[in-house]
Amino acid sequence: SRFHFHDQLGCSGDMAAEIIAGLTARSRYLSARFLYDQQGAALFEAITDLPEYYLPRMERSIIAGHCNEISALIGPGRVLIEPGSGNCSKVEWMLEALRPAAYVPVDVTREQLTLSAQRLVARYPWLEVHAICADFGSDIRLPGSLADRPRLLFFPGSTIGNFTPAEAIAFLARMRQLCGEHGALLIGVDLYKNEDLLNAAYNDSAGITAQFNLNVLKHVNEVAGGNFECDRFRHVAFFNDSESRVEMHLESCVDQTVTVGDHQLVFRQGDRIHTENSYKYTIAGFRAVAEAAGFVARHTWCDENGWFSVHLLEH
Ligand code: AVJ
Repeated sequence: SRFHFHDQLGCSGDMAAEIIAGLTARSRYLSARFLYDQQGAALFEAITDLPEYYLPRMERSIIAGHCNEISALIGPGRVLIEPGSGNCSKVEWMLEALRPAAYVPVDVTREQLTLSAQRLVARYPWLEVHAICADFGSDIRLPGSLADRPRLLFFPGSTIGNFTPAEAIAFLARMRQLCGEHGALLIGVDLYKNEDLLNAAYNDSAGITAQFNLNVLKHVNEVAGGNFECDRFRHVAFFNDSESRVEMHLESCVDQTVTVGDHQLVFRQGDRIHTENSYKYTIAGFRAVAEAAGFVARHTWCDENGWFSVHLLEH
């Protein structure tokens, strides 16, 4: 069979501890990865269809529009690894042109990973797929049968924006190890732009981003044993110019006490939990981050308005 499934998901005990640590910190926060339970993954997919959320459309037109040029620089027969593959649809923008030896999607959401990987196997009769169920922040172990082939890592969607620049350098340095000596990384990075466009992209008029943000409380209730009530919080998102990032927060609508595990959390009306950062780079700023991680910037593609960029980085 051309479909292989590797379960590398660690125990979720540390997840509860990490949630509690963030919620009891002086400035409360939750790691953005907790946004992606099954419901969160579905809500994020709905976000990618929103008119205000320009990122996927820009990235798609850049990658699909240059897939032959990208493929010529990379060459066929690579093991194509996608950390945080979600619905595995982004890779389809270049799959036929790239002709990889195998595709390795890596994602925590087991159901979505299985269904979308199997969809690709059915759609591309020449493609071998090794799905790895894991948090892409943890160490990914490649199946032994793929070990000797040259690798291409694919990290689209501007997911790198969830890290601070210092965290991004550390993460990219690990990705550089994973891609190996003759390896490369193709990465999508959202760019610094007009504040109104950024604020609209994270405050859509249909309220899907608000649902996506509030859903993290349900996930926290399940993982860490909490009694958050979603309708007692509201979605807040804004561009923080001095940090060059969009921030998402959940703001308490009332004075309330919430129980999570053994902890009583007291919220005054207006108190916030910081749930996500989404950094916006200049092209030069991102290249500096990539180079600090040891990569060599080979090529950058970008749309004519300079809204989004795709970088090919070499080991
Ligand atoms: C998938 C992390 C790139 O930061 O734009 C979308 C997630 N958050 N709307 C982003 C997200 C709010 C998204 N990333």
